[in-house]
Amino acid sequence: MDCQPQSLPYLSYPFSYQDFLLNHLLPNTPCLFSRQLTSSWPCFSSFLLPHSPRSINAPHLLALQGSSNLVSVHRPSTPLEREEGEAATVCEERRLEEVLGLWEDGKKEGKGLYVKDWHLALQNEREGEKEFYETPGVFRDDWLNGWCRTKGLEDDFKFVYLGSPNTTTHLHRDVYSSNSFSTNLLGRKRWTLFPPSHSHLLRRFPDLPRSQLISDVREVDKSVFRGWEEARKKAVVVIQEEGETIFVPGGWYHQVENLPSSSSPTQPILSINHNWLNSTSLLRVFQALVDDIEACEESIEDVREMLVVQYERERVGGRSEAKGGEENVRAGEAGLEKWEAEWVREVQELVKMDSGWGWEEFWGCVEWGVENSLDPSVQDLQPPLSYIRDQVNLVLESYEGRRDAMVLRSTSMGSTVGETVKRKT
Ligand SMILES: O=C(O)CCC(=O)C(=O)O
Repeated sequence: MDCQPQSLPYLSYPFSYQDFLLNHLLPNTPCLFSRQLTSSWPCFSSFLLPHSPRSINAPHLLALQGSSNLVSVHRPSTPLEREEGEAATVCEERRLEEVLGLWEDGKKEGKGLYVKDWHLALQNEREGEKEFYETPGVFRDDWLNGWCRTKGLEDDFKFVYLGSPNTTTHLHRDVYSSNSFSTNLLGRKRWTLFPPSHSHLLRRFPDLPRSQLISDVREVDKSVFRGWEEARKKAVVVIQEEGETIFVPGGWYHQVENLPSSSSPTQPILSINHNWLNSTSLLRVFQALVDDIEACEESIEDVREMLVVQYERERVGGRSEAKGGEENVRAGEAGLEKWEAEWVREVQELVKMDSGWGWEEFWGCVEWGVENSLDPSVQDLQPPLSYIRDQVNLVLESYEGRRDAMVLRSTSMGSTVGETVKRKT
């Protein structure tokens, strides 16, 4: 892509939450933070060796990862794999020790390896160790990780990325359409970002929201992706230097390339990436889940037809073939079609599997956020309470008008989904 790097709004020390809120979080526009934002993080010294040029402290990373030594590693697929229909990149579980060893020994096989979505912070917390980074104040209004923690140490949205030079994360939008911040501990990255207003032009058929997405913005076939010429004019290309932090607002598609360092061209690039959302993201995150639900519904349309037929047969023949029992009866009593309870359950199970969450989880996260926002100690690092209340109410209103919400409310599956939030706002 022949786009020249541009300069993003640059936030220098001292960082003001109000500046970030008004100029970036609310308008949903990206920015870069200078290295002072994270310079006190312990990982800048513990993850790196002190001599010049700086390099990763492999024994320390291995010790932190501990016994669960497997990490997700992305590598370029082989020509044979591509012939067999594999994508350009393959993701597999590998031992961290092996990856670090290949790099250390300068082995050809180590080229192109990229350790991604590494839950090292979670691993560290499980071991009872001190945090190796602290979320900067400007990003601390984090409902996603806050809610996650209420479920114990099962999961989080904090990741370490470690890749050889020239590795890439292809075009994507972040999980749940959440925001992210990413800090380079070692090395530099090139980011190419596209505003949500132009997301549709990144697809093969701009009118079909689920049609093929461009994979690599460096090699786009313009005859296939007709919207590309227009989309690329809106691309924001940024070089993120070592120590800097980029704010990637939710819904912005982006591609990331790890750049080789001129002083140490084989040096891996190490970064911390953290996804988060709060009241400023709610409408977008809600809409992303609605879109995911629609996609799931479409993909199992045949199940809906089958359920309708099955329940009709039951009604006519007085037989009970369909599962769902009590819940279906309650759905029926609430004036809904009996088969709908089972249908909504199927769709919710599928969307949880495909996208990571459904209505129950979404509202669990909102409930955590609403409750936490009332804590007097967080007031300076979040929007005003009236704004939070308005956003939550807007989302609640849209939710309550939905057919699946009615079904969930009428059944034991979701009697509390959304209800607790309503009481608290
Ligand atoms: O640094 C990278 O390669 C990818 C980071 C990123 O885009 C993400 O996690 O969403």
